[in-house]
Amino acid sequence: RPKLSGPELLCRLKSQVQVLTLTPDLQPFASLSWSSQLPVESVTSELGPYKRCAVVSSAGSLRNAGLGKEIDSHDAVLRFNAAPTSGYEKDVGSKTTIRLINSQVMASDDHRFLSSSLYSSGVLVGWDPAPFSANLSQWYNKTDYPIFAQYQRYRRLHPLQPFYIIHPRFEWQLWQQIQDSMAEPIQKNPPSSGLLGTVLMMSLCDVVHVYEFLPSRRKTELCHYYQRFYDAACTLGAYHPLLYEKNLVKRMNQGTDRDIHTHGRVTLPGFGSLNC
Ligand code: NCC
Repeated sequence: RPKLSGPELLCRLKSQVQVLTLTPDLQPFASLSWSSQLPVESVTSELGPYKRCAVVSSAGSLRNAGLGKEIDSHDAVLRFNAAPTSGYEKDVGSKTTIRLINSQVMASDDHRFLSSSLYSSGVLVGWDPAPFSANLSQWYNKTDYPIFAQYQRYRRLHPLQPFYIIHPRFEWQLWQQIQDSMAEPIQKNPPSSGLLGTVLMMSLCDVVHVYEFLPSRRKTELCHYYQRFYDAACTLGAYHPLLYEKNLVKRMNQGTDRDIHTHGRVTLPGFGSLNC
């Protein structure tokens, strides 16, 4: 299979992946009493457009990166899961516009999702690894973590905070693009929050800078900048096809290799600014 160029990959992503979140009109939700808690429109029709956006991976290589001011200079900043800013402002900044959280964070006790102030500002976007079929009823009856009970509780406690749930079709359409751009079969698990968030921002922004998704010269086995836990799998992947995701992003990068080396920074165009 001939290797696709960066511009070709970008156009494929734009045309083949629809960034979509759950709305109350979709079955089985339409028949459920709590469906009115879901946002009426999908995330891309309610948020943005933003000019310059930053996606901040949670990688250990952000430690001592000193990227805080640069990250905060963006119009919108996306962060992941339990990644804090408090105490790490110099390295990762303090602005959080959107927080993308996986179902483990939403529903496992140790994250105190309902009560921690980490989650109560900005826009929340949740996701759960759904079956490959992306069938909503199948998924609803067998989510990885009990996110829907948790979603309802959270909405009652924070009724004014926008909170979207990713449509599983988005996860698997993106997975398919990773697979189609690789010669060998990749594991059949959804992409990491990192790539989901990057593509979400490409649909909301004119230009997207992704920090330390492709590791800089600060590359380390430290898993997260905010925890003393070492595991190379955090950067290289195990469950998620993370290495393939990074290969894809590397090929789409419009910035320089020097930007990656010094700032861990990748530059991607928003879908709206592509001429496909
Ligand atoms: O670690 P995690 O990811 O929260 O990181 C967010 C995204 O940053 C990128 N990353 C992170 C660390 C690193 N050294 N290099 C990186 O490139 C990845 O793109 C990653 O997606 C997830 O994707 O949701 C994930 O969540 C954690 C965990 O559930 C949460 O942090 C909550 O504690 C998963 N870890 C485990 O299940 C143990 C991780 O596999 C994926």
